[in-house]
Amino acid sequence: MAFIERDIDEIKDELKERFILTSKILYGRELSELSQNEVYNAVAAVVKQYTTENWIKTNKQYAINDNKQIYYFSIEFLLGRLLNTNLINLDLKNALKIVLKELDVKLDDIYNEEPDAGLGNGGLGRLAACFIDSMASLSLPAHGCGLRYQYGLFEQKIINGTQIEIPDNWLRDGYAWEFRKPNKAVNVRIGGHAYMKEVPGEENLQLVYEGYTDIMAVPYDVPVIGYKNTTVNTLRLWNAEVNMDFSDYGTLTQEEINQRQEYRRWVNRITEYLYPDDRLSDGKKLRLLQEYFFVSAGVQSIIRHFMRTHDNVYDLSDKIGIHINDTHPATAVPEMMRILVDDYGLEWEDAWDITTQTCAYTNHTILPEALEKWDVGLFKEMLPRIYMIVEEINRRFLEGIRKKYPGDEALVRELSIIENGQVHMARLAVVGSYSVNGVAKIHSDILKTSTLKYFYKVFPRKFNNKTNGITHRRWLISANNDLAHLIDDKLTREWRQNIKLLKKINNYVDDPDFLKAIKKVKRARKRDLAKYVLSHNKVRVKIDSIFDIQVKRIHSYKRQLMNILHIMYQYNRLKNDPDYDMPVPVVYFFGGKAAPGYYTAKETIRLINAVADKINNDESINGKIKVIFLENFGVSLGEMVYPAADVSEQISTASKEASGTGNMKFMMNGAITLGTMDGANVEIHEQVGDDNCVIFGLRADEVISYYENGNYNAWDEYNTNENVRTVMNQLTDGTYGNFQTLFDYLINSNDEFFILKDFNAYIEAHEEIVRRYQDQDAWLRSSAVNIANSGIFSSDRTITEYAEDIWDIEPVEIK
Ligand code: 26V
Repeated sequence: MAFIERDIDEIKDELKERFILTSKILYGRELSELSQNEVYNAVAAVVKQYTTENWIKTNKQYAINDNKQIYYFSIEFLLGRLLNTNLINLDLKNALKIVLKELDVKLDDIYNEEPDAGLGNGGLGRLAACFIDSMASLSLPAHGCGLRYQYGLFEQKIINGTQIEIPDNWLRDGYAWEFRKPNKAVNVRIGGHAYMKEVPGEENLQLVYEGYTDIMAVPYDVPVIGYKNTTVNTLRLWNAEVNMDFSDYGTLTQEEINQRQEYRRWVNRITEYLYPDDRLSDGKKLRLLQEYFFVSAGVQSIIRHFMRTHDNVYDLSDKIGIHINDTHPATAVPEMMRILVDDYGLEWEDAWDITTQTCAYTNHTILPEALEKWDVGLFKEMLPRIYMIVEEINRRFLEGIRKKYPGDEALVRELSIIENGQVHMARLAVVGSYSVNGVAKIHSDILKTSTLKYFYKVFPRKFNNKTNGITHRRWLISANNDLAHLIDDKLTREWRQNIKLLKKINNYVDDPDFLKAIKKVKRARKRDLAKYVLSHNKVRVKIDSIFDIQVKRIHSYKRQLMNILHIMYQYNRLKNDPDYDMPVPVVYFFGGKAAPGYYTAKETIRLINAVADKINNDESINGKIKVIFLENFGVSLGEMVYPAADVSEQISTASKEASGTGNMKFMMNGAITLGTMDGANVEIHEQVGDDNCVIFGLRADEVISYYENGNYNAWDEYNTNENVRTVMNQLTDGTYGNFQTLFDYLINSNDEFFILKDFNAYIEAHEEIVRRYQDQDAWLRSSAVNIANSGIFSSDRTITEYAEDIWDIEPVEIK
């Protein structure tokens, strides 16, 4: 059944009727008596009515076709809000707007009532959310599988310039888009003891697994609605619940009751909260439990369903694909082995063939020290049976390696899944998967030559690249509808479903009317942001300024510190150098959360706010520089921020940012990238050329060579570079307060991310930006070139590549 464009007049009356009825059913009151939040919930309930029919049909169609289905396992899905994108995808937005207006409700006012589903930290979680959007929009049979955290990533408050973390109780008023499915619950076993026992008269040893604890995993399904098609896939989020019959409470002793209460508290903690990404932190027990919990629940339910509907277990990998998003779900490999061997009685070799033809893995982290590892003691204690299986996988794997590379024990050590008392999750994922990919070209190359080079040596054919992407439906059509309409005017609306067509905007980059229209939209978005900043930060910013924006998690390698040091430098010159002028004022925006235990990151936030405080209140500089820290940056704030940017700061130390995806959101909204040759910046540069982005700084090979040769010295840089020395000294001389720890960090780490080394190049890059901005016609052209060539960074392109090269699935028409 093809998607039928809705006739507004036809659907209006039906929508209105349903909306009035639904509000009464939900709340037992007249519409006029409902709070904004209740109105929002009623609207969401009506939207669901337009979803369920196709949801059921989609699942039936997949069953009838018996096509392969992909399950994208991810410990994070950073969804943000769904109302607007769901309305757009279902083509209900315009009709609903009219209906609500007739009822005196403004649709724009109720969006904010939806909690921002923050079930992710940053790039990795948002990528998963963009991916499931593309899967549904491309009519692909592919679903998400993750965790239903009771608390998402903390809410950030800035108090006296310092980050304070507030628990994110996002489920307080309920979540409109989820469907609890208690009948699909499964049990997950944790802890206890597992061993092999001899049985008299039997040749094979027998597995004993005893003393474990059962945790009930209950799925909450969220429909994933395709853009103007009839596909509705499923995002299945697992919740940990107690699995116990309480009817015998009357007969229990007080001690037994206490024990059960303790058990209940323990179980509730498993899906209680999302861990903040502090990449270097030690693995915590509960985190490993979270990982195995959703993996076991997911794999069990997938295989159970498969076995019910098929009779040949060997067909499994033809019908199911499991995608391991970073190493967090890597226990999918031993969990599949456990189910096939223990529960279905398969021979090890057969189970291994099936498993390794089912699983595929994506790496998202270059920093070798941030690769996930677990202490054997903890792993064994929590997951004893899984540990036995990992040992056996490793034993057989290394046996093969020793045969192929006799005598190369050094190689064996580099490859061993268990090494130095730790389980290496990336190694487990690579060994257990048929495909291993990085997330940008340069990243995939570094995996092959450095991070995973020994694995590349033994499994060269597994390695491939899939450059990340973002959904243009949220980040362009929904977040910047005016810009989307400008594109419609030139290309018709076809580009929305076939993003390759966006390239045709290149035909208009010299059309003065088009550029004028782009400028008008950019100014409107800048005005929106300026208004927000006036009310939230109580700072007035001029929209004629360059809006220079860095929004992303705060991390040393992303170098927010270099950004703020440069602002200090610029401010010094403005104050002290009579020959220096800033022909265009600049507003520097920062946004991003620091992990609660990450001291350097939190001090960086404090420095940004101290500098902002001083500069914003210095009337002598005539507002030439303003500095704004955007509190609590997340998906929803991003939807306002990306469209308002002139300059996109992508300044990570070359080789450190696997890809980045914010860079793509900025580009698609017409910002010029000011960046290093890192992650997907390299490919942005490839798309637009030197004239339409500003590249600076050390290249990845230079960075790597400094590390290898140890021939860089931060003190030398400090001593010989006056620009560096001046701002460094200001960290401790009281200009902005006391930031001795940041000074010490830079020196003691020997400037591990080359902030000082790249400082002069960064100054020049900013000067280049200002030069270019002064030629507004050329700048606007550049902006248009960026928009025109951003289509390749749509996640529709990325997911098409996954579907064709890794998953081997095709679109399914839902009849
Ligand atoms: C690590 C940890 C470790 C401690 C516990 C919590 C936690 C949560 C997440 C992570 C790993 C985060 C990895 C990540 O987000 N990588 C980013 O992935 C993006 C999508 O591929 C990519 O664009 C970014 O460059 C990369 O940093």
